[in-house]
Amino acid sequence: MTTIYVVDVESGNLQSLANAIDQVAPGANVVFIRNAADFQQHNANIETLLLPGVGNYGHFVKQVTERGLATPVLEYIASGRRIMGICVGLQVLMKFSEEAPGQQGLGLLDMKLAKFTTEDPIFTKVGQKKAVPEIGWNSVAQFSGDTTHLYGINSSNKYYYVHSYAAIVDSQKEQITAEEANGWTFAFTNYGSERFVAAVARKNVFATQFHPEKSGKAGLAVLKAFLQGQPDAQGAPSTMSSSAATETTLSGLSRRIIACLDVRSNDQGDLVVTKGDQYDVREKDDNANVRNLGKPVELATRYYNQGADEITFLNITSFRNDPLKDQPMLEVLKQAAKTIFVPLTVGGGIKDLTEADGTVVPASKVAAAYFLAGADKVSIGSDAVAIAEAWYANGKQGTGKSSIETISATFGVQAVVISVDPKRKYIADPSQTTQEVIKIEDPARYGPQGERYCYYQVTSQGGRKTHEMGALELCVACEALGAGEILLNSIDHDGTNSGFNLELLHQVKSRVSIPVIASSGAGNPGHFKQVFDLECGVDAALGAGLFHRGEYTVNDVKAHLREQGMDVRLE
Ligand code: 1PR
Repeated sequence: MTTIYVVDVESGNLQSLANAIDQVAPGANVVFIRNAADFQQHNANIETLLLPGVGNYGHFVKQVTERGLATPVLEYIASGRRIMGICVGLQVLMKFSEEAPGQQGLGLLDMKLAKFTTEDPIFTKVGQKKAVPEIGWNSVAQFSGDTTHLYGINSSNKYYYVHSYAAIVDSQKEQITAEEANGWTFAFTNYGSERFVAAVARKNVFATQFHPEKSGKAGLAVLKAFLQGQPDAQGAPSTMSSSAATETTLSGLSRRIIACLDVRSNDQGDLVVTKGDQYDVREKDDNANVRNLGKPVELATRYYNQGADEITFLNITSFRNDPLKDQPMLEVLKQAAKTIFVPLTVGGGIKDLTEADGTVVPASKVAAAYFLAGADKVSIGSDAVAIAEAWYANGKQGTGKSSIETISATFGVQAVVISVDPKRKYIADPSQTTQEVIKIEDPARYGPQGERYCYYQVTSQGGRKTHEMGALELCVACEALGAGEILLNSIDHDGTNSGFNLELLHQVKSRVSIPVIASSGAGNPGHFKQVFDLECGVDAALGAGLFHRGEYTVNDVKAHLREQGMDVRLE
């Protein structure tokens, strides 16, 4: 039986990689190498080594060094045996990263990593900022060197990237000289105007900045070619919009469509996908049962097969069953990650938990359990509100101990999503609040008492508790504390099929630099077009009810966007 060895420094989701290996090399044995002793024990047998780096570069390099893995990995490479780095596993091949100036990488490539700029001239020209991290599906734009060494990576596919730092090269320069290349083959990608290294290969070394295990069929094809030792493989058939009329987005990313599953136990105790109407998930008849729209893993798999770019699971009653061992989503994640090869986000109950015996489980451990089960990102709702309140009360200073700070320090900012549940509050005069208000221009949209201003008041515990804080203020605080993305719901629009809350999205998106996911209200494919057209440019759009009720498939949404000339990834 083939054995694939995987370096594991225990700071991210490697279960998905193991699942992807199982998918492309059924029956292969996966052995995790966690320290020097493991390496020594298996060294003589290792022929195929994966070096997946997740999260923060500094944390990863430190772990590789402290676990005594740097020297054996370098010796392994020198011996000519095959290795594939993934994401930070590519970055660690470079000399150093601005993310952690004190930490030395393996230095195989004389390159350094820098942070993407939010002030990208392509965006500045149209009065926008580029979202950082880069999260989403990008293509590979350009190559240098012998492309038959890239295991089928090609420019007709989209791959999933999630990172703030990259080996950014001069976008003005057309070619890397042979001397600079030093035998390396490069694949480059553009994020806005910044061109960066998407993949590298030289002899026995291959590495990708994107996640092949999260890039659907296109990524699985690359992984398969590597495991089979076929550098000149063809790669997967195209997963890109093909029409000549297709736009190129400013960022280069395709329009990201997320399917969201709100999950809870029904009155019979079964875990079901439900969907509320402004957060009320019970049927409107006399029985008032929890609306049951299907089984979580089954529906998630269906949406993956329909081409969803990402799946989000929200445990909407997490506040009722606190202890970690009672988290039903762990099993959902484990099962879903076996067959779904796009990013998975899980939310609900990500905070410090207290077990029945009084033991406190820190939020980073709660998150780690989800990453281990197969999640790529965790979404924090109620706890984010409490953390933001403390941040303002403390003169806009973090404590370093909150869930947002601790999870992003270990797993990277891209692993931390903030789920915001705001509700419109009308006010007659801006002086009535300290929160930033929106002036309502359209008289048809004035408040019930003719109020001409509003702000979006945040709630926690699934809309049950209202706080004296605006959605904008919450997002600004969470970005400062280290969140990597915002899932922006709108209780007023949730389940209404009336379209996204453009006013709220505009307010938040134009003031934060991390990606913003539009959520709540999608009723038809046209609503997705409308929200992507929003001049401030949301980064992704999420739908729930329209997919669960079978009114539209993810494919329908993508087909519509493609007809309208928008760039979408096909599966
Ligand atoms: O507070 O960290 O434990 O997380 C709880 C999570 O559960 C939060 O992300 C919160 O948004 C979510 N949640 C809690 N109660 C409900 C509820 O519906 N009663 N669901 C709930 C929120 C919002 C969206 C929804 C979109 C799209 N659901 O995710 O799927 O609004 O719906 P649509 O396309 O059908 O309009 P914590």
